[in-house]
Amino acid sequence: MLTTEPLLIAALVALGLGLAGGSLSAADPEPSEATLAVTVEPMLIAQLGAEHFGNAVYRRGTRGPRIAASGTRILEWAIQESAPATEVVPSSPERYSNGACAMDVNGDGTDEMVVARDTAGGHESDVLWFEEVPGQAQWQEHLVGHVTEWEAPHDIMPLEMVVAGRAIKGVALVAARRSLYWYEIPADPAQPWEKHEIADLRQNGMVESESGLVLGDLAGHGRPDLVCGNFWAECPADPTREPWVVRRYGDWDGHPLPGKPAGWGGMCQLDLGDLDDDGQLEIVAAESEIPEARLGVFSRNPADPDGVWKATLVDTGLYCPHSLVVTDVDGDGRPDILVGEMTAGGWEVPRKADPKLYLYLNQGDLTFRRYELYSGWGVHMMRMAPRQPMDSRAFIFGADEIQSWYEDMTTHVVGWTIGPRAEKANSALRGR
Ligand SMILES: [Ca+2]
Ligand SMILES: [Ca+2]
Ligand SMILES: [Ca+2]
Repeated sequence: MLTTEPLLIAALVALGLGLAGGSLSAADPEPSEATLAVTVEPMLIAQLGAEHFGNAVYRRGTRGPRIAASGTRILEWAIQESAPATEVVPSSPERYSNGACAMDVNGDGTDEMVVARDTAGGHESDVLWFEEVPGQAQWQEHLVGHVTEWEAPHDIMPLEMVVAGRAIKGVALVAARRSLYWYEIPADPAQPWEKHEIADLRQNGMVESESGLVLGDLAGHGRPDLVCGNFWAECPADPTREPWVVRRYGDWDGHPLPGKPAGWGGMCQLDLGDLDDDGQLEIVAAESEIPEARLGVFSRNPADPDGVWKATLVDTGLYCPHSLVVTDVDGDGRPDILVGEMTAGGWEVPRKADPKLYLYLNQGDLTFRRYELYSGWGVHMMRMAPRQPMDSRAFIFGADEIQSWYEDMTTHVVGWTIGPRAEKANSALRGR
């Protein structure tokens, strides 16, 4: 395990050189050593080789917390430096999709992994869930449902709510960067799951492609409303039988920055948080697929609740920020924004030698101060482990998505423990 110091020194040197840290408001002073509000401990969990692993998920396994990642097979690691890999699902001729999540499908207290795998030469896909069976090295495969649209789900996220006193559970997904639906876990999860439509975004004014997926109570009804791309879908009281109401919150897909190509702004990484402490969740979005990408915060307008939300541009110039996590890392109670860049974008854009992990520290009133927390590890679909009680630190992690046209790329799985500076963060996994 690395200690905190090398990274802190590196970060502080970078700050001193003006490479990192930068006030996003001209009135703010240049950040200095004294203003770096958090400690950062990097963790190189695995360095694999040329194999593709585009998505990693945190899973409560039978032997403790694990990170599982899917490519053409699924590997799993304990959360530690240089962790040995366990092959839990062997290689298949067809690759696993970008979308994946972990959740307790069968209610036994450990998490299963839900992920799609291409079929029909990549033109269709099967959504699957994989079950760890105690005493067996390899996971058992079960079918959720079959997706006939290309491309396979870019995002798959758990959906849970209570309808008329009955707990329902499943996964929401976006297929073909336009089709939203969710699958409900049946009484016997080993049987195919029931499919429920949410929306075809082509019928809601979609410009090109929409991706990124997060769920949370945006409408204030205590239900898991859904955000995908530039749209949000309000969850009905009973989503097993009632339609979702779909609206735009943003218009990036039709409004690129001046001089930038159109059609990318709907493909986002997304998260939610009450960033201005008014009791309402904001949507945080990053243009995940392109260089010179935007990061923005969107607030619902009480005077026009069905219209496009008010956009606050937080940053521009990010490189393929396909990783976004909103959480309070300095312990001041205000959610902050963590953004990770890729090493190579997925669309043959020129690669970046020194992808960054940035912190946007919440200063209140939807203003943020940017810090460079790390340089040199690209990440894709970065996630946060569940926050632990009595531990003020966050653990974020991700795999780098490698692109086949760059023959020298190697996959890594990395994590960072980030916490308030006052904390003695000397054990990356204390309490985990
Ligand atoms: Ca389980
Ligand atoms: Ca708010
Ligand atoms: Ca904070």
